[in-house]
Amino acid sequence: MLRLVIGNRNYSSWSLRPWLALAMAGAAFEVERIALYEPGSRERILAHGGSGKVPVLRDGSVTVWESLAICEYVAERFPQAGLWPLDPAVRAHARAVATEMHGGFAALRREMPMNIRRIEPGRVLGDEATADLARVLALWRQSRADHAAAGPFLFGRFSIADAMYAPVVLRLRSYCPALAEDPDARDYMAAMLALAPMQQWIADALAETERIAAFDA
Ligand SMILES: N[C@@H](CCC(=O)N[C@@H](CS)C(=O)NCC(=O)O)C(=O)O
Repeated sequence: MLRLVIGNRNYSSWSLRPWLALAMAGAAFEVERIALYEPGSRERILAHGGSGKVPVLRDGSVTVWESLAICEYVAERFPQAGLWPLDPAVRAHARAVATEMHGGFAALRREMPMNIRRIEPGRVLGDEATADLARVLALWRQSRADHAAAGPFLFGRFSIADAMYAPVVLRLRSYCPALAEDPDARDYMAAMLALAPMQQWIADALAETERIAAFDA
């Protein structure tokens, strides 16, 4: 049985991405949740191999770490789920969009940490985070416009690109309800938030009790 090691659902944005890919693939998998930044957390994570960070995927003798690498593994393990677009040119574009998220948007992630239980409308962002947000919204708008006929997600059908941006959807849900002025972003967020696995993740996050001060500021 596949086993995904994750952190706190309320805070661990990197954990959400491969969890959502697995859930959307319809995979049977177990979750091992390790509450982060507690005595022994790091040792427990390191016992699974990898870099000492979550998420980590265990599949028999195979260990995969790094959220995007895990998503790639899931896409290959469950090809029938179609987690990448079939067309090579569209797939390349989706990979570029997913990789831009994996390696970028540091200011946005710093100033809008994922914290599902927090609803704080109208957070004021600095210049870099504002630029990051504008870039994300432009990426969403263009991708969805190009593939609208195939569905409401970034490349029509749900793909790993959506899994990679799922935490941004939750960040905007927390801090930017004023997105009403951006109907495209609002529609995309609504499609993502309506997914049963997203609802499940949010409900499980809200049931958690740990508080991590650095992310609650
Ligand atoms: N680049 C990594 C980032 C993983 C990461 O930073 N995970 C955080 C939780 S969201 C973590 O494990 N923090 C605990 C620590 O650094 O000790 C990925 O994509 O998986």
